[in-house]
Amino acid sequence: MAAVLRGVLRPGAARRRLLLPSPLRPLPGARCCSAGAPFQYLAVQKTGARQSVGVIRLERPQALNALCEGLMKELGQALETLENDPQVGAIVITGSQKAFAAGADIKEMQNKNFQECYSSNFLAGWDKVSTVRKPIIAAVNGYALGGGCELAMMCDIIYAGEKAQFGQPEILLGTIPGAGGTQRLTRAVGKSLAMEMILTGDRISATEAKEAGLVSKVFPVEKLLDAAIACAEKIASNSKLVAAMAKESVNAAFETTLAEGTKTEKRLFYATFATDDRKEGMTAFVEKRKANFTDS
Ligand code: CO8
Repeated sequence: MAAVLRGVLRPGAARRRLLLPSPLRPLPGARCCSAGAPFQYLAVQKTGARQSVGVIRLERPQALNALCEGLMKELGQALETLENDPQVGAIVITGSQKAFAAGADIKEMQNKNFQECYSSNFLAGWDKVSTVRKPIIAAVNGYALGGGCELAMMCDIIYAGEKAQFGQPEILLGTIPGAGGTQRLTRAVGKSLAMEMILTGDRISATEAKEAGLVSKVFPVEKLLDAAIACAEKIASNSKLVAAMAKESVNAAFETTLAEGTKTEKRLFYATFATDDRKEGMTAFVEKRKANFTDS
């Protein structure tokens, strides 16, 4: 039976939540994450034959996983724990079948003013997701709206369930995306569709998102998480060290010029020759056997 690290920051709510049946489907071989405090808004597990995949499920069903400050703080903590766990080679972030996340918490933002946002660096902690060095897959079922779509786009790969809907509806609330939506969506789907989505607030379906290049694969709703975990497990079976280098190099394509990006790539390519795993990988090929990577 899967052990789930879950719990609470508020003691009353803790007891209530722990009595509820877990909406998290048991994962084969899943185990408790060994972080300190348990979480109120997340369930975190390790899974896979080698416990090499960290799965973070957003669990705030009453608000369709709206990304309140508490949830994002916990997400940062969970990511840090999995980032520091040498067994984990890739991470999956998912939500429920109804919602990956319906955006930043509108009720939390409703009465804020500019000064409060600016002085407190409101929601700056969201950046944590995009600084994780291990590969992250977003497994998106249901709504991925506003900050939810932005969260998915901070991940490295997006897999979608066939009923997923992506959108940046901030314009309908009198604001604009604030967690990278105008930048990452434009890079992912191009100017025309990004403008249309951001200026109208209209959503796109999983199929449209696949056609536009926002997601790499679409699955039946029930199969999405397994598919994301299988992909994460495959990634984790390679050298974790070299995977981090590959991720850094691909990300350079979004942050630099082509010339700078190819220089970064070359430097990292040469750097792989300083690793045991590069030697093992090529030796294993020549010896016609499977490579045994040691992440060194
Ligand atoms: N924030 C807070 N509560 C929410 C949110 C949200 N984003 N989305 C849904 N909820 C709540 C509803 O208020 C409702 O609660 P209650 O029962 O207490 O009224 C509950 O979730 C269920 O929602 P609905 O009854 O509305 O469910 P429906 O199935 O009818 O509709 C929708 C689902 C279409 C997803 C609808 O809830 C909706 O439109 N939600 C808002 C989507 C949205 O506008 N998202 C963008 C938010 S703004 C944003 O994300 C900016 C990000 C900036 C980040 C900056 C970082 C630095």
